[in-house]
Amino acid sequence: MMKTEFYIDGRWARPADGATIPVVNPATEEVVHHIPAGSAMDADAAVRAARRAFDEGPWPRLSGAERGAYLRKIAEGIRARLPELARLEVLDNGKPLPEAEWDLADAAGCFDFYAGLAEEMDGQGPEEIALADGRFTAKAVKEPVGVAVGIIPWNYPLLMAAWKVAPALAAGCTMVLKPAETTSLTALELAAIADEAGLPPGVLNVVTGLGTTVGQALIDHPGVDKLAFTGSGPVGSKVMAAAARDIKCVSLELGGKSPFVVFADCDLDKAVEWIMFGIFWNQGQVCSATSRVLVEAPLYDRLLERLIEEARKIRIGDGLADGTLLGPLVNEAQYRKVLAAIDHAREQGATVATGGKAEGFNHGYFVAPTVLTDVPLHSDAWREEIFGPVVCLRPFTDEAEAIRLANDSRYGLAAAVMSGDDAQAERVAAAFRAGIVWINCSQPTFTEAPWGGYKQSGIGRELGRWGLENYLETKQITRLVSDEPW
Ligand code: TXE
Repeated sequence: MMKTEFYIDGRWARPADGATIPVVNPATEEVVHHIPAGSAMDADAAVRAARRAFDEGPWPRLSGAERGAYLRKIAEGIRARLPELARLEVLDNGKPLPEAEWDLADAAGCFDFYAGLAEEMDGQGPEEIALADGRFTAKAVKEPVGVAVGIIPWNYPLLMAAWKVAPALAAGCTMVLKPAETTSLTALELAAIADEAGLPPGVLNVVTGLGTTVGQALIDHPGVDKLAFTGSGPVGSKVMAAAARDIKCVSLELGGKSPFVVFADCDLDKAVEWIMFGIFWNQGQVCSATSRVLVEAPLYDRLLERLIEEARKIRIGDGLADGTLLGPLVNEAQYRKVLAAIDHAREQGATVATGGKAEGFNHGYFVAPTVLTDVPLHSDAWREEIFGPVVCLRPFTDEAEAIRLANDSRYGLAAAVMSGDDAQAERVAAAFRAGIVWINCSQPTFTEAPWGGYKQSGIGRELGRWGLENYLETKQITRLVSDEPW
């Protein structure tokens, strides 16, 4: 079921220069496949196809209901193939199979949700604007931005594709999707599903390959109107620079170092459960992972002890093996980055209370659930995204200190608070400088609700109706209705 070609203008095509990239199973380090590695020529072909489909094709002129019907077929296609897609996702990314199944159900739900918003667009019509000058009438009309490029990371391969493709297509845009080079298999399957759904040629194009070649060519392409990116801060800067050069619309989701504030009066078991979910789910490779846990001093020792105990119980293994709760990291580079970050934390004064390189594996990129204590506030472990199963724990004495420490970061993607006192939880939630705030939990994510960051965590919002707005322009149409002299 693994594709060797990418999808441009409704056809499967080999890269212009025939280059490929190996696909490595992160649990075994075996090469299981090769995907096409696109070049600037392929990026150009994909953008031209998307441009034609937007400028000449029916897509932006279809009714919302018609576009919605295609999106619903794509959702059905994902559901119909869910077991196979989930296995591909594990092979590519390493995550435990039940997590992959969960992601894919979410991805299908995302297409259904935006199908619903596309259908609603038909009933919304233009918005009449009240003008003070009675000689004119005016209305505001929503229109698709045009050709969008979606560049996505490897932590939720098909779900991140859905977050980009579904709202773009619902809005009437056409898209070129560039999945991460490490995890492109399911994005190529998404193209196959869209093809089977009868999507007109050029509406969705999927090109695989390196960010530095095909990715850069896509963001630099003058035929593109909108760049939507999820990934690292440094590449986010490049995307924004490319957008600045040609004044393209841009939205960025760039990860974070999200705090979780735990007050002493909350339920210890629940706190430990949500901390674990907040940092060990998906091997901690989650942009919103609550990687800095601040615990009110009276609860600190008990919570640390329980967290260590529970972290050690997590079953590590191949994502396809029954009962695995923590799989390998996505690739060798990420594995080395995370282990280096743990070593560096130790050098900078932190204590590794548990974790580090997982024992008992001869191959595979396995890192054990890791808890760091005594982490200096200036250290990289406290300040920089590690993007692995590594949590920093620190005590605080009062609410004001907790808020100060939580907000002392250049990031502002997510934040969480647990307290037995609802008023306190609301106060802290209001004080967080972050785009997503959880009370009494960490990480639940809903397609209906806005997703995105403050500060260096990004620009713009995905999901919900905000995600649709990302792909819409607003046009003013004003009419002279009076014969009075101007
Ligand atoms: O990300 P990159 P990487 C963070 C996390 C991780 C680090 C590095 O801390 O350890 O980033 O991961 C494409 N022009 N996040 O190196 O490089 C690339 O091909 C156009 C947080 O994998 O940013 C891929 O498709 N595109 C994050 C995508 O950008 C380019 C999720 C992301 O890769 C490009 C992932 C270029 N010049 C990593 N260079 C989150 N926010 O969730 C690369 N790409």
